[in-house]
Amino acid sequence: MQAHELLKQLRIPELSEVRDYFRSLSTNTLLGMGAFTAVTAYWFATRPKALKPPCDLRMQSVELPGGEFARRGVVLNGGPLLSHFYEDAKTIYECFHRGLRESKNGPCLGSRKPKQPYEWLSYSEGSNLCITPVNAVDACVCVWWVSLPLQNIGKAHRQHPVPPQPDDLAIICFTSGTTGNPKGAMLTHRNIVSNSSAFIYVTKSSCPIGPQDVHISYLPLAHMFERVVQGLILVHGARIGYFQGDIRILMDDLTTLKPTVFPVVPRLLNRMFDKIYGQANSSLKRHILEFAFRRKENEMKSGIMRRDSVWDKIIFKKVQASVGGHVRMMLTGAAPISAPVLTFLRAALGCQFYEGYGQTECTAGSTTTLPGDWTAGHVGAPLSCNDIKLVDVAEMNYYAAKGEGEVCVRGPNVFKGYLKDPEKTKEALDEDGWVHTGDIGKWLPNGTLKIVDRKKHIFKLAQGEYIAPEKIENIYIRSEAVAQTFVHGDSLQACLVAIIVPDPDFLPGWAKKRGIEGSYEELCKNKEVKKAILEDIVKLGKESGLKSFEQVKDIALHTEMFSIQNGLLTPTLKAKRADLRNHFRKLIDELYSNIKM
Ligand SMILES: *[C@@H]1O[C@H](CO)[C@@H](O)[C@H](O)[C@H]1NC(C)=O
Ligand SMILES: *[C@@H]1O[C@H](CO)[C@@H](O)[C@H](O)[C@H]1NC(C)=O
Ligand SMILES: CC(=O)N[C@H]1CO[C@H](CO)[C@@H](O)[C@@H]1O
Repeated sequence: MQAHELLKQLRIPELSEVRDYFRSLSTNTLLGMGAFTAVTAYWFATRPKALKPPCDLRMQSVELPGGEFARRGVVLNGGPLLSHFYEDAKTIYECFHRGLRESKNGPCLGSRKPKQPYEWLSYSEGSNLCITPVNAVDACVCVWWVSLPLQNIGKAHRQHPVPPQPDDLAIICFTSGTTGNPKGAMLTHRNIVSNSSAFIYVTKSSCPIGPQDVHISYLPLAHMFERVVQGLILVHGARIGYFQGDIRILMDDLTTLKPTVFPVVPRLLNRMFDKIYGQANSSLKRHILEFAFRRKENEMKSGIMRRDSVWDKIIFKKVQASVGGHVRMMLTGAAPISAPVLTFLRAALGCQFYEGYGQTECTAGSTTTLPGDWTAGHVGAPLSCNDIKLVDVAEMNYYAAKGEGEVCVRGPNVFKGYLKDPEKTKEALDEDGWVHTGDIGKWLPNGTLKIVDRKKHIFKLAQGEYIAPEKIENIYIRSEAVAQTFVHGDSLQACLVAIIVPDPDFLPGWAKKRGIEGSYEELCKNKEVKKAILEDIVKLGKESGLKSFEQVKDIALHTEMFSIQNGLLTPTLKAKRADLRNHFRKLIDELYSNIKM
C-alpha cells in the first residue's frame, strides 16, 4: 500500500518550536526549576485519571468447565455469549434503521470530488443505495442487507427487499485463502451484528459512538473488518466518508473529513512509524522524541490515554493533525503489528487504539484488546460473542494443557460454512461448531491471547528444522528499505532465500545514507544495495531472536509490488504463497545455485 502522501506531513517539531515553547514559560519557572523539570511538573499536574476498564485487566478471560481448556471473556461476568447489543438491531437492516432514528435522518454516506468538501447522503437517501446487493469488489461478491435465496441474487435489486431475519444470509465473502480455489464464506446477519455488538459491549462506556462520529472508509470491503466497523458506525447513526479511491491522496481525505474513527492495517502503521523516526534525524531530536514517548508510555501503563498533555502539544501535535486531528478511536487488525510500533503510535496519536484478531470465518473478529489495556504484544481477550480454545499441534510441540495450540473459535459470529464446498467446510468447522483457524496461540497469565505462529505454512528444511516463513517475513518487513518480502525454502534445501520488493519511497533516502545514489530501478540492480538490505534484515532477525537457520542466506530484489492485480496477493492482501513460488521459480533457482557455488 502506498501512503507516502499521508505521511509527508508527519514530522516532529523543529528545535525552534520546542524553544518557543520553553520561551512561553515564565522566566521564574525556568530559572527556578529548569526547563526540563518545568515540563515534567506541568505534565504531572495535568495528568488525568485513568479510564475505567470493563473488567480487572489482570485477568481478562476465564476457563470454562468441560476439560477442553476453552476460555470466555471476563467482561461477560459468567453470562452467555452475546449475539446482539440493541434489542432493536438484530440484523444489518435493523441496524441501519436504528441509525436513521438515532441520527434523526442525519448524514450517512459521504464522498467528495478532488479538492471539494464532502457531500452527504442522508440515512433515508442512503437506504436506497444500501438495500441493494452491493458490488463485486476484488472477487469478493458481497450481498449486503438483503436476504433472498442465492440463485435470486441477480433479481434482488429489482425487487423490494424483504426485511431479513437474524439467521438469513447477509454476505458471501470469497476468501481465496493463500492456497487453492476461492471459498465463499457464508455469513448471516447474526454473525455480523454479533461481532459489532461485542465491540460495542466492551467500549460502550469508554468510547461511545454517536451521530457526531465520522468514519473514513478506505480499506477494501473484501475485508470483513471494514464491514463490521461500518456496522458499528451505522447502528449508532454516525457517518461514513469514503476516500477518493486513491490511497496516495488519503492524507488529503483525512484532513478534509476529520474522521473520529480510523481503522488501520499494520502496513500503514509501519510507514507512519518509519516516517516519524526518519524525521527525528539529529540525536537531539531523537532524544526529545524518545523522552516524550517514554513519558506517554508510562501514562499508558496506568491506563491513561490522551492527547492534551504537554508532550502532545509540543511533540505529537503534527502527527495527530496529519490524520485530521479528531481521531478518537483506532482499530488495527488483519495482520500482526509489532509491539514497539503499536506502543509508539498509541503514544503519538493519543487515541483509544485497539488491536483485534480474527478471520473472515468468524466475521472478522474473535478477540480485541480492552479499553485501559494499552499494552502491546497480545491480541486481547475473547470477544463477548465467542469462546476460544487452543488445541494440540503435536508436530510443532504445542499442547493445550500448557496453554498453547491452534486457535479455535465458537460463537454466534462463526460462519455457516463455505458455499457449495462441504469438504472445505468440514476442514475449517468441526462437528461441535469450532472454527479451526490455523493460527497458533498462547494464553498469557492475564488471560489475553498472543498469536505466536501459523500452522499451515510450515515446511521443513533438509536437516529437518521447521520453518514458519510468515514469522520471518513479519520481522524482515520492519526494515525501512523493505516494502514486501517472500521467504522461500523447502525440504530439498538446507537454507532459506527471499524475494524482496524494496520500498520505492524509502529506498532512495535509505541508500543515500549509505553513500549510494540512483533511481529506484538502478538501486534495485545495485549489488551494494542488495548487500546492505540483506545485512539489515539479518540484523533485525537476530535482534528479534530468529535462529540462524531461520535467517535467509541470500535475497533477490524485485521492483514490482505483489498485488491483487498481478495475482500474488489475496483480496485481503495476504501472500499467495504457491503463486509466489511459481512466479519466482527462476529467481529462486538462481539464488540457490549461487549459494552452492
Ligand atoms: C533531517 O530532516 C529534515 C526534514 O525533517 C531535512 O530537511 C534534513 O535534510 C534532514 N537532515 C539529514 C542530515 O538527513
Ligand atoms: C498482560 O500480560 C502480558 C504478558 O505477561 C503483559 O505484557 C501485559 O502488560 C499484561 N497486560 C496488562 C494490562 O497487565
Ligand atoms: C466493529 C467491531 O466490533 N468489530 C470488531 C470485530 O472484531 C475485531 C477483532 O476483535 C475487532 O477489532 C473489531 O473491532
